[in-house]
Amino acid sequence: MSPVVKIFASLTVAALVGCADRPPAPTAIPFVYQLQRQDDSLKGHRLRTLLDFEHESDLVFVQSSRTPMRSTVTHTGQGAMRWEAGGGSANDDSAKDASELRMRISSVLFGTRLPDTWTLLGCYVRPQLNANIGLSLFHGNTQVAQALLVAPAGQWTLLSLDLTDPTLAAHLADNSQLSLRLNVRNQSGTPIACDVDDVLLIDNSVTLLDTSAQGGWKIARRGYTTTIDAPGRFRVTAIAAAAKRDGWVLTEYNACRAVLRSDGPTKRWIIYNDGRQLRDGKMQSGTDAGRASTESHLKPADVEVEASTGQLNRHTSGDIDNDGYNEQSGAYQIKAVTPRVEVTMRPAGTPAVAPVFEISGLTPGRVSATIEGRLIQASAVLPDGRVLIVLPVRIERPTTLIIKSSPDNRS
Ligand SMILES: [Ca+2]
Ligand SMILES: [Ca+2]
Repeated sequence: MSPVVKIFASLTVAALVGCADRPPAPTAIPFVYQLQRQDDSLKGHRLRTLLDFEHESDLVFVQSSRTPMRSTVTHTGQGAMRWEAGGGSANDDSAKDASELRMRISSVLFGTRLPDTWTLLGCYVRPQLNANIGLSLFHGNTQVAQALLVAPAGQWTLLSLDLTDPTLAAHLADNSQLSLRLNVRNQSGTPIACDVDDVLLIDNSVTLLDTSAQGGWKIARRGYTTTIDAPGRFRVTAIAAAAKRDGWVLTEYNACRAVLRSDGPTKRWIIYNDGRQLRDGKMQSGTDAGRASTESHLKPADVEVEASTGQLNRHTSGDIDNDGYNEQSGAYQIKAVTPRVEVTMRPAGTPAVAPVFEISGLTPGRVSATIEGRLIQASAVLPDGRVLIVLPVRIERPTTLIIKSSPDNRS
């Protein structure tokens, strides 16, 4: 079945069930669109709702020593589930069942094989107090996947498990014994009440950028893994912050580089298309080009900008010695005052290999650099409007280059 057909099939099931025991909802917006409107991280992704708690009968699929109730505090639609967790402390095994909610996923799959093309399985949770929430996937009595989340009080937050992990395949193949178990505790470990809505399958597979046919790279996300693949050159993967505390958020990507941020021990990870990688300003090299540029990262060239065209910016966050070369991003920092900037580089005892420039103030257009008669167009516009340009050259003696923005007439 095609993805489009599948979406409409799931919508039809929801609509039919909706007619069975309650009047039509006042808002006739399909749940898929309601979900995407509530959470824009789902936009463009295929979804299937397994449980939406629109009907009392949905509670049949839920087990807990404390009987869950329907709630009118909803994430979408007119109904959700309110669960008053039982007592007991985090270390009290005898109270474990009382503090755990079980949802029989096998009973709501209706023949759907997993993972198929689904990448995430999860639900929305809204704890009454700031909470540590654990969501586990069980195959029979065996826990096969777990996600942990710190969720804020009174807000709906998506908690989901990555189904793309290859170690899950054997367990998912038998989809007759799958259940989700939810555990919600406050900061001191006491089980607390929580609303639950929209138990979902999500296919978040997306190709963010693909320049591999031009010798570049492909940046794609599937489940909680972002893959950066430069065919025949290098391949790196990053696990999302949503999946683990020291995971990564992709904040910038283009044909020249990808930038990821983390709350873990390493905060910033930059990967250049030529294989250079910077982790908190420390250069790592996975390719010959990367290795060659490590030395010039440690000994950046002296850069002079012709004053009538711009200036070197010595005051950017991450430039530890205010020399205009930003160690964090591995890039020289230039402020342009005209569309044509004249830059002279003087290597400081080692060649400047594949220098990178971040330039503010350039008028929008097609950016190119000319160096010793050679025209180079490896540039990208950053989210903040600055231009990034990477020059695939090796500069061994004082050299002047012209960086120019021309009106883009291609459109
Ligand atoms: Ca609902
Ligand atoms: Ca510096």
